[in-house]
Amino acid sequence: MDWLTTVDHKKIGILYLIAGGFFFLVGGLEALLIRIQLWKPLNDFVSADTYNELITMHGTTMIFLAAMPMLFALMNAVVPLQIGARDVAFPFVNALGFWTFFFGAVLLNVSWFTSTGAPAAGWTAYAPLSGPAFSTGHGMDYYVLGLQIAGIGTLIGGINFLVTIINMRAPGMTFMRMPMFTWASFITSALILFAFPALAVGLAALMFDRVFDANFFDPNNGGNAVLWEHIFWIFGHPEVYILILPAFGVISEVISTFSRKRLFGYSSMVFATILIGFLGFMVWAHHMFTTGLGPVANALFSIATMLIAVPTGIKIFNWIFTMWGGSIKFTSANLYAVGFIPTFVMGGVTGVMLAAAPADFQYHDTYFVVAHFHYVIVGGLILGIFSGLHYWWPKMFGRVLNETLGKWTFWMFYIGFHLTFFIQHFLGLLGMPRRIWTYLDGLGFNEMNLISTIGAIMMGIGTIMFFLNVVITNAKPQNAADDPWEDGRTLEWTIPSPPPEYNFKQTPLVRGYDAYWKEKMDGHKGMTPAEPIGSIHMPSPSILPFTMSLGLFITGFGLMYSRDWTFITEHIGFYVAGLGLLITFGSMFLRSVYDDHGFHIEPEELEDKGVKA
Ligand code: HEM
Ligand SMILES: [Cu+2]
Repeated sequence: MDWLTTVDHKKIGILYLIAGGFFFLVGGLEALLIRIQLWKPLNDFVSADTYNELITMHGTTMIFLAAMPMLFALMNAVVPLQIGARDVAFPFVNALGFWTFFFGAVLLNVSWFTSTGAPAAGWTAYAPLSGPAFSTGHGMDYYVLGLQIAGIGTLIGGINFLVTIINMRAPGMTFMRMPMFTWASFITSALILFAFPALAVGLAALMFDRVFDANFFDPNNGGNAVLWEHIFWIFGHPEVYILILPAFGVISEVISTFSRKRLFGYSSMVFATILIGFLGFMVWAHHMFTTGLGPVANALFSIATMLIAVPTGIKIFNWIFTMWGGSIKFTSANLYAVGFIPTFVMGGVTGVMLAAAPADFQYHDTYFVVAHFHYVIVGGLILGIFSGLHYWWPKMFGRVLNETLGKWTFWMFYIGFHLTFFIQHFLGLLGMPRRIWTYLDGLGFNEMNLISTIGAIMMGIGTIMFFLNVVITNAKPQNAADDPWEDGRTLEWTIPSPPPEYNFKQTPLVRGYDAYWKEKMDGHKGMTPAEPIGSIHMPSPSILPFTMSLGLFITGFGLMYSRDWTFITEHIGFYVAGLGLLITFGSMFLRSVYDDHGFHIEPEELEDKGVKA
């Protein structure tokens, strides 16, 4: 019950981590099934239809239900601590964001258990394939409504972080003193604010096509199928930056901490991040070179895309210069961070190759593309998340993950990753198309696919090793120090692990970049408080975020089956949808009329807990 009603950012971070971790396993299982199907030519391990469901759900799950929530987990766990705040700006909205994501994710996955199966039009849901003419079952309805609900959660989560970072920084923490992870979370939240509404509009239009017989994307009735591609990629390209920027943030923190050096070129890092965020919106049509936009559009989008390599290169060099001459400690967190650099560079190089429009005509829809985006997404984002998890685990849970096992996990996962995806570049250049269910013998694809499958199994083993580590660590006593790495530079390392409910007994006074490090260098033991000890105002827990999201879930179901459910009366689906909305709006109404002032923690209670500021 405690977990259903919590509005504490640290607990919500843990909820995101559990849910995201679970869906990472689901998506990983789907990936393994795909790879087993492809390990030899003319395999019939799964049917062609199931294969389509698997690639659609794998991509959708990994992006929306695994990667995004794991990033939100880190952001929730870390950002308020790094800026010296007691919580996010809107704790209630934070909880609401989690529950809408969660119910959307569940809705999407319920499709596996229905008679018409999971969505099967690819995670990009290209029209008209995703429209009612070609996707006749309910699979795509689950995609449209599940993602819509989950997307609302992401959007309000992003807005909450924007407000938090603008408004809740401790005294003295100017923008140019903010830790890099907070900066990255800030820009990511801004991208969410601009990108997710595009997705919401696209999904709403597709919903109208599917549920209410509209014709947005149906060319036979005056609609436009390429319109979907524009809408989807205006969301979809910024989305990859939404994913990668927080990983950049993690890498900056980890590399600087374990090199015992200030991040090289901090201000150029900040401006590079902003520039990447901005350019990320200008390049969506590089996914559409082959749709026939014409040479002028292709050339412009091609150049704009290549421009992103400049700020990205700045970041890469800054990380290397940070390590240069540092006293580097290869903890598992740092292994992931250092391993990230060459991997991400390779993904970037193939990205520039793909950005050359004429070359893309050759690579398009081959395994070269699959190799490219996995280098970026897995080799970038997932390594970044693993790095961040090892780094902040003690802060989140009060226990340090086992280092030896952590290093074994890293090597297993890292080698498995390169085995899986490096070879796919060559499969692609040889002409193996993506999204195919099986291939003929004698095309020269056999050995490479086998190697790729072996690599995938290694990644699977690595993932299981990580979960083992979590279980083992959880059985140990909760004894992590405030600053377990001993070289912590930012504010989260000045408070106990895990932090008390209110984080900071006294809000700290920030005197420079790397606030805690600066105090250490000046010979101080901790931060100087910016306020006297006083009573602390905390928000009350609430079940309403849960019920609001549950209402949306019920609405989704109702809409989906509006055509089929005719028992009792016709259109009972619409009544069910109405009931769901009633629950949601009823909860909103309760929230508005019921005055909740939260509660206070008095100074005497603060003393009992023996907390250092
Ligand atoms: C064990 C690790 C993984 C393996 C073996 C794997 C394998 C695959 C394969 C074989 C495909 C199908 C390519 C095609 O035929 O089009 C695919 C697609 C995809 N994967 Fe992964 N993947 C893994 C991890 C991930 C992760 C961690 C993410 C994201 C965080 C991810 C995101 C995607 C996306 C977005 C697609 C595109 C789906 C589509 O083409 O519609 N994958 N993956
Ligand atoms: Cu793109």
